[in-house]
Amino acid sequence: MQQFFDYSDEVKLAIQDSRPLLALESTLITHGLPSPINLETAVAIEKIAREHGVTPATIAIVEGKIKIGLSAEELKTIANDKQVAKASVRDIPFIISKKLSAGTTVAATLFCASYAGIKVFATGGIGGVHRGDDQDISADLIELSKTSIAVVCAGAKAILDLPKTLEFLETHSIPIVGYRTDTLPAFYTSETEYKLPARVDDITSIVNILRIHWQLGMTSGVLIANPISLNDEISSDIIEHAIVGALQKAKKKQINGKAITPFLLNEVAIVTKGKSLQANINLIKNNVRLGAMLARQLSNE
Ligand code: PSU
Ligand code: MN
Repeated sequence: MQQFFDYSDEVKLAIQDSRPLLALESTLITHGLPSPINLETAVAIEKIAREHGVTPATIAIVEGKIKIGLSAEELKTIANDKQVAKASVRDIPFIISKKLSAGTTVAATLFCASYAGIKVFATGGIGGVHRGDDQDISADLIELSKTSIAVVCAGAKAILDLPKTLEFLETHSIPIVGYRTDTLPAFYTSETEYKLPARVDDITSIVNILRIHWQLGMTSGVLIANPISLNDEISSDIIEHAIVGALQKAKKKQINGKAITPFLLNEVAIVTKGKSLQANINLIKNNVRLGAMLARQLSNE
């Protein structure tokens, strides 16, 4: 399997010296955020990780190789090239066979990070069960059920069916822990009416839970739900209105499969006049900060 992987120099050194690593996904760069703020954000979050003494491992597929850590040049290429695909787990063999490039979703990033032995991963929001279509369940959830990595996210995107997403997590024994919150954050909003099964208020408590989860041999991921900060959140009325409009438009245009999530995010950004974009960027940074602190503390033990 090693032949499909390529590690950046920075990541190689960190592994050699047993220094902490933080996995970062790349679909948010290739399909989640528009140019040029996609590249700006990708660079900024890598910097945040380094400032916390943690090596960022942005994962993507570049010309048929799974990259664990990207060079500045590679980051630029995947951010600017419109031909770059969106790869979930099932797409990886095809992308490699054709020597194509792709942003990796949370699911695909989990798959690759797990092979590389990385234990902590930060992203924006995970995929979930889609509204109005119970059959459209993001592969993010399936991969989370079988990949033993801690994932920091701002809850599930408000474009999803949140109660059904929580039910899926419960059925598949994926712990979800609220960081300083009792309820599920919904990406753009810090809280919802949906209660979480567990809450912690400090990083040491997260570390303890992770240690026990791993010592028990549990093989699922652990989600850490980190709410968007109150300064950055958007009122749920505004977001809900934008989402309902975007969903109607998607239906009319018959957009489905892997195109639906990027379409909805883009529509919401247009309707909120870019406010959702700023919120999106801020919450990703917030998650990378927490992910880096967590990776650091785990490696100190
Ligand atoms: N959240 C964002 N922007 C994104 C995504 C999530 O703010 O681009 C991406 C993530 O990479 C996630 C993917 O894994 O969307 C889920 O896609 P799907 O719903 O097709 O599984
Ligand atoms: Mn889907």
